[in-house]
Amino acid sequence: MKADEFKDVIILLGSKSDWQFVKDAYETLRQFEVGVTVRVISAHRTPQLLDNFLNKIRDSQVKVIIACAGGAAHLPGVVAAKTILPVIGVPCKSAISIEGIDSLLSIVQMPPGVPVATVGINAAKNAALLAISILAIYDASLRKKLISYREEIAKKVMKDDEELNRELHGT
Ligand code: RP5
Repeated sequence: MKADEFKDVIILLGSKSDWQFVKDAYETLRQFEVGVTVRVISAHRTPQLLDNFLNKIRDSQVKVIIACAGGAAHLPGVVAAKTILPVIGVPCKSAISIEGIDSLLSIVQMPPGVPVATVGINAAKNAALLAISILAIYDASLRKKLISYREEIAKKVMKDDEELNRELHGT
């Protein structure tokens, strides 16, 4: 892949088995018409490949990296150590993880100076929305879409409130 083939957001997975938890992030970004590049690169099993990849994107248009991993989930931290781009970490509750708590702590407990913006366990959709918020700072049309999205989810809460009260009180 040439540097100019990389999209605005990169989703990195420690394993293809993480995709089931992360698909949501991809779909959300596409729903907002944000360009996404998805790659499976492991910090532990393919460290050299990760290094080469991060060197390659240095002069590309990539603006945010979402890094997802489970267990001893070092991928987001290693990526954050090697780039100054914002890195959002998604702790995956994979087959080898202890309910995802191990993944969460591995990602969130970064040393001062090298932050990873960590979302909840398997909360890939929030990672996508956070990436969109970052991109929206300099993109008015994306900002508009994000505002509409927030209005939609607010409407849903109000509708649910109405429905529940109708069920409870018939009003
Ligand atoms: C982590 O190990 C990956 O991110 C994945 O969550 C976990 C298990 O990987 P596989 O054995 O399914 O490839 O590095």
